Amino acid sequence: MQGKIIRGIGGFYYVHAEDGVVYECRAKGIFRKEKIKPLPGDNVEISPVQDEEKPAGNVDAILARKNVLIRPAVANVDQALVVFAAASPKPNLNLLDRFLISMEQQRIPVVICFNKTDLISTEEEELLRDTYVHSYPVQLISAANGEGIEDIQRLLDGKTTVVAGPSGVGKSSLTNVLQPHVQMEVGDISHKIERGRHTTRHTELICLREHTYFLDTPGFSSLYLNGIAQEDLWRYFPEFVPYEPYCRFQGCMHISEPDCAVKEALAEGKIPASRYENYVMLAEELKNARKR
Ligand SMILES: Nc1nc2c(ncn2[C@@H]2O[C@H](COP(=O)(O)OP(=O)(O)OP(=O)(O)O)[C@@H](O)[C@H]2O)c(=O)[nH]1
Ligand SMILES: [Mg+2]
Ligand SMILES: [Zn+2]
Repeated sequence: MQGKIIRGIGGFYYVHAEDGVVYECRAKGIFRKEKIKPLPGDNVEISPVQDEEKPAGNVDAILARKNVLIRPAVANVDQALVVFAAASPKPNLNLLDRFLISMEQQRIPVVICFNKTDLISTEEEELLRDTYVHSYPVQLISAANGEGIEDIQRLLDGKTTVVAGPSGVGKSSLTNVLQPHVQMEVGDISHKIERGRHTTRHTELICLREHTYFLDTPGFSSLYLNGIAQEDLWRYFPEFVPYEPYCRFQGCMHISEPDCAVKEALAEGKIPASRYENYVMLAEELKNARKR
């Protein structure tokens, strides 16, 4: 029987099988034979086993993967919905830019989503949109009042989407709005203990409708770049790429070189200052990493 892993916890894999039942499975054979760790989103072959208390089984094989994401760890995704809060917590655009680079590296199409628009002004919304609209699709939404949710539903249609972003930005709240039948636990960030009480700890795959899946993931708070050479970093900023052929020097890093078309575009306001500043900061970080 075939199915899809919707969650993995403590050595158990919960498989939504083609008979509509969720089986609690072990995957010992696969570890031993192929040394592959099953991931949420994996399509698998299972065999049910007798169990008095619940539907149970074994994962016998992992079907060929379309792709595997390392951060967050999921398989077979079509796109990432990168969620940041427009406010509360204040968006850390350096972390967002790191995350976008990581998705570029993993070749996953990205949609940026700023949640909690109910907390900001129209001017603040425009500023966020202007910073990213040159490079990615941007959605401004509020899981609290429903703004922009229809657009998100349309974007998700027929695809498997992983939702990723820092803790407390409303990823689980958005999941709940998109799928009223499943209620993910939502953290209360005003709670005294800093981390929030119902912070998501495991990735969970939710079937929104036929052929449309959504993976809620735990929040992250930092991300180090690796596997990128300093001189290639600009390639991970999609809005820099069209200007590069007009730079005077081949191998221009767009930092201190003269007659740099990227810096000209920046001066003309065609490249957002915040993106360029983060680029320079990250290039410096990569340079120092190499020295170590
Ligand atoms: N004002 C406002 N608050 C929101 C909105 N969406 C979510 N929240 C609140 O933000 C807090 C965090 O929401 P969660 O959905 O738990 O955030 P999360 O991204 O899943 O967090 P982790 O699971 O820790 O990664 C909760 O108190 C929500 O009620 C929104 O659109 N507007
Ligand atoms: Mg959550
Ligand atoms: Zn240049």
